[in-house]
Amino acid sequence: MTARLFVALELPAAVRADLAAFGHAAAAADPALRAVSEDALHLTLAFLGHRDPADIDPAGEAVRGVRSTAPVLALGDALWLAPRRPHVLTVALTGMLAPLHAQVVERLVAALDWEADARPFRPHVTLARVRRGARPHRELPDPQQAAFAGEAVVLYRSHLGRGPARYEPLARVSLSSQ
Ligand code: 2AM
Repeated sequence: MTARLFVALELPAAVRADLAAFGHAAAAADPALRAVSEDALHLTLAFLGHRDPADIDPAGEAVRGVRSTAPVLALGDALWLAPRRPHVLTVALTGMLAPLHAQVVERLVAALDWEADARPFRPHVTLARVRRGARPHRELPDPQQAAFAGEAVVLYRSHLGRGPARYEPLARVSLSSQ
């Protein structure tokens, strides 16, 4: 058995509520979309994939050792990924996330036999998923602009099954205020 693991930045509840409303409105207007529930909204910093469960402890230690001030972020535009053949509706995030991302990746590389994704980091929050075989019609208002601070970094285990994935938090570190 393997564990599907990823590390994400936790978002403030008020931001999650606004983003969930946007995702649910988009899904209500387009049957091709399935909104992500409010409690599952997050910003992925590192996707570890299917790992030996023995990796959970060192990955948790790596996350608990992160030291950073909370990055100040802003919601950007709605962003379909992948752009040519979208499977998710996301909102892009802007702000000083690169140092925290680099620190998380560096700590995970040092703790595990894992290689970071070579593709550029595109910070986003997934708001809705495209149903299998469906084509979204893509016309959307832009999300409301908002600035906020990321609150914590969390190691999650993702449980896939029928219906939406369930994300189980395994280790968490709070980020200090500026
Ligand atoms: P997504 O929201 O853009 O699909 C749990 O599945 C989290 O890990 C989601 O945030 C998901 O991103 C991300 N994820 C899943 N597969 C991934 C991959 N191959 N590379 C990077 N992130 C991935």
